[in-house]
Amino acid sequence: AEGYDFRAIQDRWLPVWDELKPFEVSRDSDRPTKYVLDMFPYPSGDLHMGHAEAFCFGDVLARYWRGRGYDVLHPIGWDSFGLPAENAAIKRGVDPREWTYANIDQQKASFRAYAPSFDWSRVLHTSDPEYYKWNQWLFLKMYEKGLAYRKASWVNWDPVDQTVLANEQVLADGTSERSGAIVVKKKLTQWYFRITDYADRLLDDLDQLEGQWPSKVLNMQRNWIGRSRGAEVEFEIEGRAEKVPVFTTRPDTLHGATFMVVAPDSDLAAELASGASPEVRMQFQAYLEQTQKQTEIERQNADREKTGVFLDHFAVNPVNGERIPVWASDYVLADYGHGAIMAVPAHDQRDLDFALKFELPVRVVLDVRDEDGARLPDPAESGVALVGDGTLVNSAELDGLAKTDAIAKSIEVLEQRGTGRAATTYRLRDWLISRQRYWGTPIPILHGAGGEMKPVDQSSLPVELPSSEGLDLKPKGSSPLGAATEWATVVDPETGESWTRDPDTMDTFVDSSWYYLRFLSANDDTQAFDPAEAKRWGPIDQYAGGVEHAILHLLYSRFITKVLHDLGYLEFEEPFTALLNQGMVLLDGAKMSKSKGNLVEFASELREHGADALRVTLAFAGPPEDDIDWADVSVQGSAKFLARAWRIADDVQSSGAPVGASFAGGDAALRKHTHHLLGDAPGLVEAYKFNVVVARLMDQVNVTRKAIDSGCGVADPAVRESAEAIALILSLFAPYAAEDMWAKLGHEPTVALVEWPVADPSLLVEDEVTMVVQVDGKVRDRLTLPASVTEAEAESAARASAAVQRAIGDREVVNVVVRVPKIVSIATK
Ligand code: ANZ
Repeated sequence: AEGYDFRAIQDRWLPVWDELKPFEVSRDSDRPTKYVLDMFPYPSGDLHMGHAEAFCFGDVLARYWRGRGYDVLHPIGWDSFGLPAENAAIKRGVDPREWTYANIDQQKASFRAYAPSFDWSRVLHTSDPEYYKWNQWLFLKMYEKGLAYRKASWVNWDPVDQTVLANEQVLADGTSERSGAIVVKKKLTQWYFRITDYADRLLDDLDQLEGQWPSKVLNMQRNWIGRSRGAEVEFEIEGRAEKVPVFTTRPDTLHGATFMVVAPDSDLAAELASGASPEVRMQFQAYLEQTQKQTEIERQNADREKTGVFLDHFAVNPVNGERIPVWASDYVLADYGHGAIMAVPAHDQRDLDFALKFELPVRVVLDVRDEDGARLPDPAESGVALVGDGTLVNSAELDGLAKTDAIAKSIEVLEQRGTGRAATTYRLRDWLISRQRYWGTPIPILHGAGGEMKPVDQSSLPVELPSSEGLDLKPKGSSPLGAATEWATVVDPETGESWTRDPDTMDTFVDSSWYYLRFLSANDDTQAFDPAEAKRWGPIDQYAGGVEHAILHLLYSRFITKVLHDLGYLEFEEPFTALLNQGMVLLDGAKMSKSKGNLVEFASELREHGADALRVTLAFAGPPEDDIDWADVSVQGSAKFLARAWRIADDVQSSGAPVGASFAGGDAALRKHTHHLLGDAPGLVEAYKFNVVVARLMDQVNVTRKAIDSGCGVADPAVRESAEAIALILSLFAPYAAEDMWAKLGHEPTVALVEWPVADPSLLVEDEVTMVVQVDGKVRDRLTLPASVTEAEAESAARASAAVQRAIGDREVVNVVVRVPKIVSIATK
């Protein structure tokens, strides 16, 4: 027979699968369901090795659940709005649409050869009006509920690219990750989604995902939300009618608050400065400008030299009536808590550094001791704040209480006096969703001449993006859509009133926050998704993708899912039951990139080695969470393994051994080996131990080859049984080779929909052996143990034997020699 030829095999099966469409799931099946989703790709160029890896792992899981008898939904789409398309368009003068859809076509062609088990009937592109119409629907639902709103606020502004930047895009030195320019703050009116209303639920529901999501991701989500419990304390400021609240996690230390600090970029600071002397006003203005050049990250760096300006005002400490000075300093952030703090220098290092620099009083209110009970040195002398636990002093009614009790008691006292209360603060900010760019979903809002707003009528959706022709797409701080006058002007046919469309487009994270639901009803033009389908398929059983989405994408999807739940469209509240984050594909330890010139091209690897060998290599390289160094793997090795596996089926076919005959009389040793594989594979796949499954397949191929060559011979039913098990399990990693093996074994396509046989328990029983235990050369016991016993197990079984213990008596064991599984020999003195 001809040898294993991956090209011929690919050419043989692709058209068959095209015809069969085996992965299109039907609506009328009563089998249990699994929804397996890979994070959808962005269409920038062709697929790369990172895609190859991610889609390999997701596909292993999708194919696995089919083999376990489930209906599996495994769809694919494109996250096709966004800046790269727009920037390419500006650079090359092409239409962003053309660029985007040409890339999608190229990726589709590569996917076809790579053959993930997608349901192609549900493909979606977020830049299609049929998709983004429902982004607009979602926006209007949020607007109705008060969850979408507009406000003016300070944003990070890149003056070169003329665009708003997320905090994560501002580097620690204050420059833009995009252009390298110094980022400035600019006040802009923007659209926000009120995600902060959901902070508690987003945090608390993470507990349900424990053990199902990587703990690193759970912690990143927790830190991002950043819930902090404490109190809000109101301070009177002399000469100001309204009191000023501060947020503190340590209300117990109120008696030690010796000054107040407000964020220079807060409204309060501006107000207080405006009432100060001209000299202070000038100092403050200069300081504010300096502050606005700092990033939030820099401002939070505790080691920085403290700076600040006295605002010429005094506050009154509500617990002791003391006058305390009010300062402005950049270590206090405007948009955390209330943008103002009570400073307790004795017990907070930043406050202490500030107090020592500006010669402000330091008062210890907590007696903190070291392990030996010795009092720690005075912070004013040592420069080290007392941040540990201790007993309250100098604090009136709190004196003598331990820290935790004092926190509770102080809140009680504040509440009684009406000057404070328990409070919770979050790091999470509302989600800024508007962009002043072209290639995105238009925001479906109309603005009237008098500044009033009205939502676009549902029946007029989608608000389609106008053609980019004639529009200047270059970033300039206002949306290019504003210049599309004809598009932007809407005249009310009844009143004749003229309205202007909102020119901004939505953050593409809106598109990806709910796309998993659109797959359920991808071709339905009457609704975003069918709630009944969501009930049937949702939530996602298995989500797979890169750790770069550990925070924002997952958080936004979780948020929108909860909103849709509250609106009555979904029964579940968490979209992704289990999450797998694959590692990266590196080359020689470095991230691959065009600019570094170390790019391994997916397309050429695919041409040279075929889909199966690439997938097996990726799966075999190590645990899926780990990075893979392409310099360390052997695609040739994978190809050799596939050829060896395939040859077994080829040999069975040549032997003429009948299909469907009972395996019962087959070679017992080989049958046991096969059934151990069948028994172990499910648990291994479900624990994401794909590399172990591949190793077990390699072992099974070797053992089967040995049985053919020097054991039972190729015609033995156990050989066919093994070959079938190999084909079924191998189909997770090498769908082409497995399909070809399946055909050689006399079956119809497709192996992908065949349910795996269950391991026969009678074949899983372990062989037992008799182990002899000697003490000082004399046989003292014979133990019956599994043949697979380890040295450590054998030794402890020997030591546990009563007869052996009697023989040892009170002598000392000086040496134990273990030869598993036959003998344990103990020497005493
Ligand atoms: C008095 C105090 C005494 C504080 C003490 C700490 C220790 P987390 O845990 O991160 O929530 N703070 C409050 N608002 C702030 C702002 N806008 N910018 C910078 N710092 C701010 O931190 C809460 C603590 O951070 C608060 O508790 C406050 O300082 C400070 F021994 O109040 B504390």
